[in-house]
Amino acid sequence: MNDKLTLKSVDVRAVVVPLRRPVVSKVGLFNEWPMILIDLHTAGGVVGRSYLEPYLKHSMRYIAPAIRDLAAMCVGKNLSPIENFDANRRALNLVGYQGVAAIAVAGLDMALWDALAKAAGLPLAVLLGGSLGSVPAYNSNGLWLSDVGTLADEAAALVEEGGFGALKLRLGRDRLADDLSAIREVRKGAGEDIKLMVDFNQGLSLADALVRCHALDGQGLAWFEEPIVYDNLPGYAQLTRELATPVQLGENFYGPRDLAAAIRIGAGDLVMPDMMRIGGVSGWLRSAPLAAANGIQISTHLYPEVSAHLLRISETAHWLEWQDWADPILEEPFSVKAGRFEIPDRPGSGVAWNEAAVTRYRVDC
Ligand code: SMN
Ligand code: MG
Repeated sequence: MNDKLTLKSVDVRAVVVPLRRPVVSKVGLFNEWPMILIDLHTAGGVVGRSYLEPYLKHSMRYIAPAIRDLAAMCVGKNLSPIENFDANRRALNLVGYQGVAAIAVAGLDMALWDALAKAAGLPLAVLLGGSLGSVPAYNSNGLWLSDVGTLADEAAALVEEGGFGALKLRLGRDRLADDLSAIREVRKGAGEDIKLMVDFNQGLSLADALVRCHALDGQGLAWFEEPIVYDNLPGYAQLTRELATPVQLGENFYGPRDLAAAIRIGAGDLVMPDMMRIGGVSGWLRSAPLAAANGIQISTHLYPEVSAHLLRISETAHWLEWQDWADPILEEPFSVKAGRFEIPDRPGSGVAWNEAAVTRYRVDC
């Protein structure tokens, strides 16, 4: 037995941190942001860490026990992220692979990979056969469905946060004219050359999406993200066939097979899996090659710290979604310069907690 890799115990804690800019979107209004922090302790003193962002504060009360339960099966054994991933998924298959089960498996998976990389003394990207470096990032920290009159100033501020050349704007206001003014205002504040991703957060019916997206198709947008409810794959395929602007989806893929099914029916031009839903690092490692083999570019959703490592080793790596919402509890916040996220030269994913802040924002779970 290698002590460094023998799992001794797991701590699962919940925090609710403030958001600098409240999230106003079709998937919800959030003034604060719930996070589950996972620390895996090995007998040899390595600590593997990850966090989850489950959107809903109350959901932490049932996600956290699921994580503790799965982790208990691994205690006393050598950790092996791929084998643990498969065993943890199997352990819950009778209650379904998706939702809470997938989220618990993914949270543990990211912490397990962090522990493995730390035990090897390597940044995760290097452990996976890549190198340290930077990845292109767009700023997703703002431009919610807020008052259109505030968007120009906000866009200018978002560019300044890291020399960004790309921003994400949320669309799907009641009137087309308001979506068009939102685009105009952002370009006024950020400059005409700004690359603009737009996200509808599943807010439109297929019929409305056909009308709205056709009307916006000549706006030179980088992508249309989630115009309709995430599981209407035939609807996505129709939009993808009809529109010139690339259609983006994937933050709601629960595991590699969801991504495979979407690609199989041509549901999008682009994909952007979320670490919490795709299955953490292991889920990404099984998904990115499918996208690449089909010539589809892959971006990340949330979790920029760990996702950046994976973009470094993905053949069709596209954009990192940058948001700094974990900053209040991170020991060393990450940053973007000249529109690129620099992966820090630290073993693992590079995520560690500011314990005083964790104490301040802690809630029961
Ligand atoms: C999103 C993320 C987090 C909260 C609300 C909306 C969005 C995105 O879908 O892609 O950033
Ligand atoms: Mg989105």
